[in-house]
Amino acid sequence: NLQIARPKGYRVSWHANPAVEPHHFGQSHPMKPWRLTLTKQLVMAYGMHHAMDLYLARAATYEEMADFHERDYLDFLQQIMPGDIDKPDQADNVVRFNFGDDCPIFDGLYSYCSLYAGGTVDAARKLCNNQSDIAINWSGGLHHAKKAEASGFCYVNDIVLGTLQLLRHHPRVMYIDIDVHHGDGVEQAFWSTDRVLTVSFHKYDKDNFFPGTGAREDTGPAHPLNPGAHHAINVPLNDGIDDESYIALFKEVIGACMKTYQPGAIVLQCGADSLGCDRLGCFNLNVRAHGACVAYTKTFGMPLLVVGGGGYTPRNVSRAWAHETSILVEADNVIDPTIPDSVAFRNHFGPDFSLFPPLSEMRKLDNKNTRAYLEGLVEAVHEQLRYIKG
Ligand code: TV7
Ligand code: CA
Ligand code: ZN
Repeated sequence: NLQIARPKGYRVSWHANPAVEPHHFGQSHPMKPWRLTLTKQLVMAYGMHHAMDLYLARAATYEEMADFHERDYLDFLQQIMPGDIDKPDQADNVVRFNFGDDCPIFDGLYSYCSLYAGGTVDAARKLCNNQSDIAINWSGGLHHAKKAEASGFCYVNDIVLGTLQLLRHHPRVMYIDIDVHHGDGVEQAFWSTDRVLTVSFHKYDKDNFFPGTGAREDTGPAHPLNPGAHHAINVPLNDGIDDESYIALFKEVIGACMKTYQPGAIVLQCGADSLGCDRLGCFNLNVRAHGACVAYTKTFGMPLLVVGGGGYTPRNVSRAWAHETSILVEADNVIDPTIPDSVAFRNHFGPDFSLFPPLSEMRKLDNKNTRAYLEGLVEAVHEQLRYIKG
C-alpha cells in the first residue's frame, strides 16, 4: 500500500507494546486485550504504519504511576498474584481496592497496567517535546481507575497520567470521552482544578448502567472556593442514539467548549463500546459516525493525545480504531473499505469483509433520545459554559 504517504505538515506517532496483547482477564470477561492485535493487523495490512512514527512503549515506572496513584495501592497491584484473591490475609485489600469480577487479578497484571500506562505517558511526552502532533495509544483509555481503587476493568488511570504530563506544558487541557460509559475516574481526578475541562458523552441510567454517575447536573463541586467548579461537562444519553444525532450533538458541544475554554492540548478517549452491536453498549453508531468525532476533534489542529478505552465486539473495535488511525494520518479517503486479503485473522471480518458494516441495522434499537431532549442538553451545556472563562 505505497499510496499511503506521511501527512505533510504534522506528525503522527503510534505508541504500543505487543506484550499487552496476550493478557487474559479470564474466561467470560468482556475485556479482551486481543482486540489490539486485530487493530494492529488491520492498520498494517492497509500500510498505515508507513505514515506514522512507531514507538515501542516502555512500561511506566512505579514513580510515574505514583504521580496519581497512592503507593499502598500500587504496592498491592505490584505484589498480588492470581491465587491470592482467596487468601484471608489479602481479603481486606481485595475489598478495599475493589478487585473481583470486573477487575480480576490475572497473570501479569502489573506488567499489563504499566505497559498500557507507559504508552500514554510516552505519547504525552512526545507531544510536549514537540516531537509529535498527534500521538496514539489504543491500549490506553482506562478512564474508571481511581487513585487507590480499581474499577470497571481499569486499574491504572493512564489518561490522568498522560494529562498530568500535558499540564506541565499547557495551561489548559480538554478531555473528551466518547466511550459509552461515563469517564468518572478522569472527571474525579481533576474535580478541583480549572486547568482540565472534562467532557463525557455516555449512556446514563443511575441504577442500571455502570458506573451510575455523570448526570447532566453533575458539573463539579460547586463550592465558591473550588476553581474546578463547572469544569466537568456531562452529556447523559439514552439507548439507541443514531449517527446523525450523535455527530450533531458532538459538534455542537465540543465546538462550544473549544470556543470558550481554548485549551492548549486535547486528550480524546475513543472507547468503541459506543458502536452499534457492542456486547456491553446500547448505542447505535456506525464506524463512520464514531470516526466523524475523531475527524472533528482533529480539525482544531492542536496537540492531540488519542487513546482507546472500552469496546467489547473485537471485530468492530478494530474496524473503528483502524478507520480512526486512517483519519489521523489523512488516509481515510485513499484506503479501500474492503478488508485487504493480506490481513491476518481475516475470517473475523466476514461475511461482509468491509470496514463499515451496517451496525445500526443489525440490532434494531429504538432511538430513545428525542430531538427535544438533545436540544435541551445542548442548551444546558451553553448555560454551563457561561461560568467558564477561557
Ligand atoms: C472502559 N458491565 C469499562 C466498562 C466497565 C463496565 C460491567 C460487566 C461484566 C463483567 C464480567 C462479565 C460482564 C457481560 C458488564 C455492577 C456489576 C455488574 C460482575 C459480573 N460480564 C469501560 C463495568 C460493569 C466479569 N460493571 O468504560 C467477568 O458483562 O455493571 C457493573 C457492576 C457488579 C459486578 N458484576 C457486573 O468500557 C474500559 N461488568 C463476565 C465475567
Ligand atoms: Ca463517555
Ligand atoms: Zn466503556
